[in-house]
Amino acid sequence: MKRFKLLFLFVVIISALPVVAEDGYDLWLRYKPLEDVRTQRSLAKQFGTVAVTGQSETVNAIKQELQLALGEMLATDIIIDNIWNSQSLLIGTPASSTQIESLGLAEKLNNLAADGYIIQNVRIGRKDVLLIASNSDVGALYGTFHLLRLMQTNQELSDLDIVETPKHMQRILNHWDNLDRTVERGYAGFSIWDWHKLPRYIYPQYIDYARANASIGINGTVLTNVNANALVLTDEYIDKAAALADVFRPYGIKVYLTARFSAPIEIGGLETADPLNEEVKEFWKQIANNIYKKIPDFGGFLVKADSEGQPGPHNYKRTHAEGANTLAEALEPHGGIVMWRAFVYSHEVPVDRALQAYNEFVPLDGKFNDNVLIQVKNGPIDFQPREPYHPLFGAMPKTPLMMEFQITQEYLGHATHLTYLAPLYTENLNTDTHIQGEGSTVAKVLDGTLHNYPITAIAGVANIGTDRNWTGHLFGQSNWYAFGRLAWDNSLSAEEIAEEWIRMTLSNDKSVIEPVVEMMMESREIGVNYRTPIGLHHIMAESHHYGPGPWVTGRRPDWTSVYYHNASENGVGFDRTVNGSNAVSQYPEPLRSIYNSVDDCPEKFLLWFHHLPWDYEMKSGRTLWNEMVYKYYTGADSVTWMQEKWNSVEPFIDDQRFKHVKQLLEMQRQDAIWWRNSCVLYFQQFSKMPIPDGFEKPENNLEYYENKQLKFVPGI
Ligand code: BDP
Repeated sequence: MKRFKLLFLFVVIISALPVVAEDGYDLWLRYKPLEDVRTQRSLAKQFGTVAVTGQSETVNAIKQELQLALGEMLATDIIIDNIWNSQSLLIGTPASSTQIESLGLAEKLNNLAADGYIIQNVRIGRKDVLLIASNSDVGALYGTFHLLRLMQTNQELSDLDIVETPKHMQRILNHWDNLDRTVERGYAGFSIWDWHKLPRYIYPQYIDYARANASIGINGTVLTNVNANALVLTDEYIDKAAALADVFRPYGIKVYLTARFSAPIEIGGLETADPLNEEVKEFWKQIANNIYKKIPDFGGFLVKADSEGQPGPHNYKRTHAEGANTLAEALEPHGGIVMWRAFVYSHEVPVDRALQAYNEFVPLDGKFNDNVLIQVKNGPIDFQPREPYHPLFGAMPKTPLMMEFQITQEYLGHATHLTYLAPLYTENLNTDTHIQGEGSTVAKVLDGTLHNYPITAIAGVANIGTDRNWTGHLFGQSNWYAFGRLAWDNSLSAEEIAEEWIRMTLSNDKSVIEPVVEMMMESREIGVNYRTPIGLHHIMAESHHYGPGPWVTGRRPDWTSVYYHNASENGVGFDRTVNGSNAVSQYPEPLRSIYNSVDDCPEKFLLWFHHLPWDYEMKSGRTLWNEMVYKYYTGADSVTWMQEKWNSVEPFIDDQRFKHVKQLLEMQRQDAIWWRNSCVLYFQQFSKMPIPDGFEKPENNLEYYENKQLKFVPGI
């Protein structure tokens, strides 16, 4: 009792102290003491002793998490038993607990995926119990994280009747990490995988990585870059990957690797990688056998083939299906999958790049083995700040398609700019393709509702690195978080995810939640406005893709900017109508007609689908030129608005994280002006129209901006 009083006093003192500096390492799993002392006391009574039934590494992970989280949030010691003994919190499975079994939940649980769970207030005998139950230990772990989230975000814990089942079976991070620890398009330091020290040295970060992922339901990780190195398939590296798999397994996370298509030549000593060659088939079987000996639950391969110089089946005049199926056959006996990327285009094909993946893959629908998925980027070009959805979604009913989103901000300011990506993800997922009537959203293609896909999956290109706060920019964490939450439940809104993340990461105080939600929700549109408004795309600086580069020309055309914006005195924009590249034809009706019609096409996609004269009249009544200028200027100005929002939270947030974001926002403001001035001056050469009155004139001329070359931008 005395001890309790002392603890209580300690908590009161702690809550009265100024907010302590934080470096962001704890992500959204900070487990701060609950602010309301009465709630804290009553929950400490309720959850001070817990029953977690079952015996497995996952059950141990649940116990450790509870020990840490409840201990911190409730400021008390937590006693955990593995049998139910009248505790008020019971976590387990019907198989591991007779009490859970006796509650008659079998039907409810059997309707869920194995990793689904329920959280309910139940009565066992004469005891009120909060129950977290699943058919699997991993489901129980997910349920545990859910309960902790409710506590972290100050939610009521009475009358709970939560039933959760994931919308996608595989929820996967793609690390574009190289074996030398550089990260392609990685802006948060080096790769967290220390291949040199593996398998003998395990960093504590690996465990925290697994905890963070499990807390949002991510259950797979592709360790290596899609621009693959065959070495990772050798015994030495498989041992290293196996060590990571061992760390991740208790958290329900499977390991995947990227497979370089020419590996049979590079590490197999063969003269060919022809997928129909018997020796090549044997090679892949051998590789799979080796891997599964060491990683029995290995997830499978992710493959980038015949794309941007990567080898593939086309080298042998074989199709993508023939290539994918050879790898799939090797994995099939072990239960592995192949995720074959649709990001293919060639400058030797004289067809608009936006059309090429569809042309290549739609004829192959139904020709892939059952354990192959096609991994498709959200838009038809390449992770641009805004793209219409990829027309492959909905066009391959016989082949499971999976989404590839980018979490790392290659085209959205790297780890320097604050851009909350959930609005981009949900805009895409909620687009109605109309393929089976109204409501046929991209989300319903992916989660299998529309075509009954036997496997469903979603991937996000990770933004994680060795930086202390994992993602470089504190708000990069929100994109990792949002990806995981949407991978679990594609019906969540960007706004509710933002609020959850803010509450857990920053504060439950309204004075923080309100301005930060507003800032996050607008940030993507603001980023579009100062970079690529009205459907402009692919006008960034070459190679590092950080700043503006509308002038980029002279390389293979589909890697230049001029190919995409087509600016001349006659106008600007890519004509993808029936009179142009006819990319609109790949979209089902009524979208095809909507996108094709200059009057009906949403203005956010106007210059994606149409080439229009500078004096074209926009819905606002402005000319296209004036509208473009207006968007560039309001985009850049809005960063100042974001700064004001952030400044308002200073009293409620620790100094370290406050200053970190403040400094980055100032860089973002300057960069936004750089984008604005560069683009406005560049396009003005063609429009030959003045910058309307009221907008300050760029402080430098176009030549200045064209000559501004950044050196050593991170992210290779
Ligand atoms: C592009 C990146 C490039 C990747 C490629 C891909 O610039 O680094 O290798 O996508 O997805 O966006 O394969």
